[in-house]
Amino acid sequence: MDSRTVFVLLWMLLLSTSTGIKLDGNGYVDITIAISSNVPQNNTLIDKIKDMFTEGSNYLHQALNKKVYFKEATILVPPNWNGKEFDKARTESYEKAKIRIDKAQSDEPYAHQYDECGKEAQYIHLTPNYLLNDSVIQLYGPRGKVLVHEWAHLRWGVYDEYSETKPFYHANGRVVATRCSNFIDGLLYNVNADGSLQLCHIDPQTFLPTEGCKFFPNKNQYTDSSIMFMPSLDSVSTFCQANQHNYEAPNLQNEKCGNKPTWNVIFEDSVDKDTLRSLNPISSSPPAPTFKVVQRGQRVICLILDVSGSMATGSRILRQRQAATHLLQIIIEDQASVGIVSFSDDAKTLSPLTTIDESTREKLVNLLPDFAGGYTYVCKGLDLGLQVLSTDNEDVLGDEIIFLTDGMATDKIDVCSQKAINSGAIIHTIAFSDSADKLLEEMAEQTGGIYFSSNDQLTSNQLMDAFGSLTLSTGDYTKDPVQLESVGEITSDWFNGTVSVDQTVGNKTSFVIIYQQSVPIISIQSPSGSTYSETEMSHDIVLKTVTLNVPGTAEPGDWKYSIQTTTLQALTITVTSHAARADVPPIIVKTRMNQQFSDGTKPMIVFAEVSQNYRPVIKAEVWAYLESQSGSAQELQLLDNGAGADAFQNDGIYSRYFTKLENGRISLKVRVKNQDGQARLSLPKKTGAPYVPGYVVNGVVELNPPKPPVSEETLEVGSFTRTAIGESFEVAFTGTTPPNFPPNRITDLSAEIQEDSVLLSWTAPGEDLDQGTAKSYEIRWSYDLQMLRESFSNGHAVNTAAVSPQEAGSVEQHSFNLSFTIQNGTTLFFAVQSEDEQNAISETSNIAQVSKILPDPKPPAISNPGLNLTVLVISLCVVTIVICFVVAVITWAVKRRKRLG
Ligand SMILES: [Ca+2]
Ligand SMILES: [Ca+2]
Ligand SMILES: [Ca+2]
Repeated sequence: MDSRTVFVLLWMLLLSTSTGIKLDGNGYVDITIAISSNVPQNNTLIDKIKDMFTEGSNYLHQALNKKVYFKEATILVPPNWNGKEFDKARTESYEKAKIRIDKAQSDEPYAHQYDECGKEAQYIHLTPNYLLNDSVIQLYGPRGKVLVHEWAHLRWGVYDEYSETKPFYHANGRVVATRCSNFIDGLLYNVNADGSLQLCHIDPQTFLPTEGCKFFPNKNQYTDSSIMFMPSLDSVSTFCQANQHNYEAPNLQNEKCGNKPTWNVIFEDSVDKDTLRSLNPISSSPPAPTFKVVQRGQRVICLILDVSGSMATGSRILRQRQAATHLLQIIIEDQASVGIVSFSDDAKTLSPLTTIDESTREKLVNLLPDFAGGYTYVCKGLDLGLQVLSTDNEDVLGDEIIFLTDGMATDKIDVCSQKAINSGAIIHTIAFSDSADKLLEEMAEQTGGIYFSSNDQLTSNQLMDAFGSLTLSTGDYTKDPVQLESVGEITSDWFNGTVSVDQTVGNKTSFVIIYQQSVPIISIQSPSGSTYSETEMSHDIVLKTVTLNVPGTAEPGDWKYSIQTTTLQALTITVTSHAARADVPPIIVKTRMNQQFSDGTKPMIVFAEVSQNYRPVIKAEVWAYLESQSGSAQELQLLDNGAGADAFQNDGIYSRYFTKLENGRISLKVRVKNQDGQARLSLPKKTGAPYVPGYVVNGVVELNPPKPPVSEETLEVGSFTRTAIGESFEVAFTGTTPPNFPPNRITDLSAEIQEDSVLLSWTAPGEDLDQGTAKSYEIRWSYDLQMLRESFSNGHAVNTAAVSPQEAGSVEQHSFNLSFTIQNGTTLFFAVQSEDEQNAISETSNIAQVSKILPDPKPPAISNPGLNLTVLVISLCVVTIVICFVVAVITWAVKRRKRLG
């Protein structure tokens, strides 16, 4: 095993528990709950968070066979709150926190979840009002229990068992409420505008209850599952296990997790699967969680820059200066403190900690190193950097290091790197070239820092992007820089482009042009036609940088830049802006891979999220650029189509599989634009505890207050451009060759019965996951969902000889004759597998179910006869046939009898 492989294995081990949250014995520790700086000070909020976790810990303990509970959590309060009782934050930050408290359009609690089943979600979002206003308990259930519901999304990647879009379905001719378990009992009603109840009606087209019909659960139930359906019910205390799971319910859990019970996903697929299986339960009540309340101050940063001999290669030392200048002049906020250290044979303090303002920015820029030579004594640099950071207050807790190196350490770094990791400082690292030390990933990962890699390609602008992304948000995005453009070209002619400034940005807008050899002719035109020429720009001949700082708020609209060069050279442009208004958060883009490390055996997914104030921006054009250290680049259009790698359509998360893997460090950048005006602000897709409209108590419905209305309008956002980079990642194949991937699992198969044939629709997968064209499809059906799920090959085959797959992403719609008469009231289940040229077979698709129901010319109402009846029956005799439909919402009585038997 070579050292690289050892490193890779250690790294993977490290990353298997890398979200910060860990299990220490039976207790979860290192949970960070961050309050956004948009939230006005209210110390009651801190108490409410503690109450929620304390209550939640007991629910969590019950929910998983007494195996786990919440042990330790840290609450990060915003820098603008006053209080002597807050401790100093170490590496906690808003953007790395897994539980975020911020205002939003609606007070509904949710988990931001868009990865595959069993994968951790991004974060849990709770609003201050959700925590402070006790009326929400009635609507969603006790906060501790709701927290466990959201925790299951966040930590174990399970999905909701209710469905707002498909609240009812047919099972063998009956109408059934979507729920888990099926033993949950209740009644159906429409609620009129005046609050009175009305019987539900059947839609003559779908034969399902019309929109507005709601399921009201009984207040008292005789089942303990499930938390992912309705945590508000008193009897509900655990997750659906195989014997209670409702396999047929058209909910996200079944759709995303292959109809697997939540319990099984937690124990078989989640990040905690191995620990959970081996942990012994603790039978007594768990100890109450302990809390720390911490706060960050102004940023205190030390740049630790490599000036070893290898930095003299090409123009590395110049490029380090250009990028660090960008950081000092544009990215770092006023009042932050910055020191500069360089290292090679020795380390030097180039600047002590200096408070940033208009005059000191320039001073610091002039102190950046411009000469490279000697060895790479990393420890000398790290140690001196830590010393510089402690000069202000004798510690480095919560301070930040920005560490750049392009080579292997000359010295033994195990001891000093561990010291740096344990210091309490956040360490951001930039690997400039593939030979940069392997330690960099680990230092960033372990300290809540960001890790970037950059190659020597002049046009990729990677180093500028890396330094431009070294922000530390407090949750108030109106304070953070927003990158509008970053692009480069090698040309001996024109380098032109358009940057769209939208209404949400415009303040402190800068255009930074870097040239390789000789200064080009630059002209920048505002949307209304005013032209800025070089006389209005500042030109630094040594740094080969021309900057235009647009005065005031840049005019919204299309800004056009025209750059002309007569010598063949590389040119780049970086456009940065800030929010136009203090009360309107800008459109922001975040991008990430589904894993920071790949050995090539599992596909990687690129995600980009485009949002404004937690609302998704949909229908934008999003491209990802994945560039290796050798400079080979791949371009992928990311899609928000709900197929392949993309979990949900139109949720503002754009996704794609990354299949053409290559060994080494890879950087990730996305470019987003909306220049044809299609993009809209939409409503967030919520995965979270459901709002409960009311309960049935002694046969009578007791209504809850209505759900607070949320504006449903989708707003046009106008033209905009954004670029963003994600943390760099690493690929190291275990084998010698890159793997072959099968076509992706089809996740959107749907079926419709037309006479005696069935119309199946799905999005085409590709030869490799969601790229290229697959070779063939195999479609099977059954009357029995479980049979099809467990043994696809035993299903009845559908003749697919006439179907040849279309290119990935295309809509496949095919009608198949099943060559027998489908009886009325029959439910059929369908699934698809696809195969590639190398005979690799995809996972089985989601299972589509369809019932044959003949339309009724006179749609009846659904009555709730005898409110105490648990079986709700009405007969709907269809004139043309002799069959009557039984609308049985609840089969609890029958099933319970069965269960007791
Ligand atoms: Ca300090
Ligand atoms: Ca999506
Ligand atoms: Ca393939």
